[in-house]
Amino acid sequence: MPDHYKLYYWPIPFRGHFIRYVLAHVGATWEETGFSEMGQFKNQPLEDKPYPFLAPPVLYDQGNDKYLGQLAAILMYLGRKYDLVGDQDEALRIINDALDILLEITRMHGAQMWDEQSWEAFVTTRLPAWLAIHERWLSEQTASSPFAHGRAKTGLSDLVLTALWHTMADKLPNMRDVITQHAPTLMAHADTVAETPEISAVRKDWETSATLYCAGQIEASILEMLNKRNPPHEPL
Ligand SMILES: N[C@@H](CCC(=O)N[C@@H](CS)C(=O)NCC(=O)O)C(=O)O
Repeated sequence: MPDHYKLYYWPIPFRGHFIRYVLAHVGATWEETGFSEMGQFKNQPLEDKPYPFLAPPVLYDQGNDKYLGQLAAILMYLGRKYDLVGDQDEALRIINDALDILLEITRMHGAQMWDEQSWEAFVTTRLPAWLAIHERWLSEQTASSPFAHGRAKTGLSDLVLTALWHTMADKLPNMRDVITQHAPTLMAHADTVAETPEISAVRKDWETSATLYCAGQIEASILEMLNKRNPPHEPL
C-alpha cells in the first residue's frame, strides 16, 4: 500500500506543487482540500485545529498520524523520509531560495501590486540574478552526476527547482524565454524532471485549472505585466 497523505492547501499550483511533486515522485497517494474546506480548516478557532498553524500548506501523514506546517519543514520531512536528500544544508538552502523568490514574485503575497517600472526591474535585474545563481549552483552540483548533490537519481533539490522554475515557465506566459535566456541548463534540468511520468501526471491534472499560478489579484497583476511586456503572439 502506498503511503497516504492529506494536503491542506488552496487548489492552486504555487506552494502546493512543491509538495505534490515530491508526493508524486515517491509514489504516495494524497487527498486535497478545495477552497471552502481549506478556508474552514484555516479559519476554525485555534483550539479546534488538530494542529496549530496560521497559513497553509499543512501536510497530514496518515501512516505516522502526523501533521506538519511550513513548506520548508514539510519538504525536508518528506526528503528525509524517502531518502531524497543528499546534502541537508544545500537542500534547505535551495528551499529557502525558492521561498524568497515566491515572496518576491508575489510582492509579499500581494501586499502590493506590480507596476511596469518595478516589474521591468524585477525581470531584468532581480530575477536574472536568481537565475544565474541557480544556474551556477546546479552546474556545480551536477558536475559529476546527473542530479543535484552528486545523486544518480532525482532528489529533493531537483524537485524543488522544478516546482519553482518549471511551474513559472509552464504557467506564466513568456516566462520560459526569460528563464531559458539566463539559465539554460537549469531550464533543461527542470524540463527533464517535469517530463517524468509521475510529475507529468500531476501537471496534466492542473492543465485546465482556472488558477494559473498563485491566484488572486497578484496573479492578475503578474499576467498584466507579462502581457504588456510581451503582448500575446508577439515573439520576444
Ligand atoms: N511560510 C509559509 C507561508 C505560507 C503562506 O503564506 N501561505 C499562503 C498561501 S501560499 C496563505 O494561505 N496565506 C494565508 C495567510 O497568511 O493567512 C510557508 O512557506 O508554508
